[in-house]
Formats: sequence, structure tokens, C-alpha cells
Amino acid sequence: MSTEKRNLSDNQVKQYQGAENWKIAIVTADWNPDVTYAMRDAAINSLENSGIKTENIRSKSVPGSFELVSAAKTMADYSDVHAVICLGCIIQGETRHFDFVAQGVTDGIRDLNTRYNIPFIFGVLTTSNQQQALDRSGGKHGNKGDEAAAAALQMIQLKKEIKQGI
Ligand code: DLZ
Repeated sequence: MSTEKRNLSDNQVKQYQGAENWKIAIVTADWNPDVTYAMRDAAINSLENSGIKTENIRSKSVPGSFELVSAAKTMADYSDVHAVICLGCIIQGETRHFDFVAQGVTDGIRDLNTRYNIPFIFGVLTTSNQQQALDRSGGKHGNKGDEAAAAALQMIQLKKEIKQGI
């Protein structure tokens, strides 16, 4: 499935009323740091451009993508963030490890979204090689960190509107 025409990184930065009070957590996997840190930096930049205060962005690292779920859950349990952005990059290797890590983090983030009333954003690349990952973390396919930030803000707004009956 091509994302060329649906690249959220191309979208203009959106502003939301009250966003200066929104708190966002970012959890980033240390595996493939050239990719994941570039996504994290882009996400932070996007959030700030949308009016999120720097002090309201809480950024933490985990060893690998598999640990994203646990850290995201702890963020939800022990902080007052309005959304958790999970960033990782899983690159296909010679063994089936890729499948297990990718399945685990996908299922885990999906489950968090159904169990908690804040959004957990799936910003995990699953690619065949490093070039594909670089293309999506500041390369020709944009930066998925931007997209994750945009998705977080849109979901916070959506949940607010639903709660207010709008
Ligand atoms: C072990 C492993 C491997 C082989 N590949 C990746 C990867 O491509 N991307 C990633 O984020 N993490 C990888 N990991 C580490 C696991 O996510 C996890 O940190 C370890 O299995 C320890 O639980």
C-alpha cells in the first residue's frame, strides 16, 4: 500500500484550542537510533509547532520496540498525560525475531488503546531494510514522527469532543 498521496507529514501544522495545557508522552526505542531518534525529534518539533509547551512533553527511551508497550502503560498509570506516542523501528533480519517483536508491540499498543481512555499512537516502522526506514524518518517519504504527533493531537481533540457531546 503506497502512502505517497497520504503522507501526513505534508499536512500543515494544526492548532487546537487549549493545546497549551495538553501533556504528551513520547516513548522511543533505542534500537535503530538513527531512525527512531529522528522520528522523536520530528514529533517534538511538530508538537511544539502546534502549541504544546516544551515542559508538557515527556520523553523517555526504552531498550527496544518490544518494551514500548510496558513503558507506555506505566506512563498512563503514573502520569497525567493526554496521549502517549510510541516510536520504534523494527527491521527485518534473518530470523523470525522481527515477526515476534512486531506482533507483540502491535497487539500491545492496540490493547492499550482499548483499555485506557487516552490515545496510544503507533509510530513503529516495520521495514525490510534500513533504507526504507530512513526514507520514512526524514527522507523521501517524510517523517513518521510528524505523523505520530499529528495523530496524537487529532485523537486528543476527538476524545474531548466526544466527552463534551460535540
Ligand atoms: C532483539 C531485537 C531485534 C533482533 N531487532 C529489533 C529491531 O529491529 N527493532 C527493535 O526496536 N528492537 C529489536 N530487538 C529488541 C527487542 O525489541 C527487545 O528490546 C528485546 O527483545 C528485549 O526484550
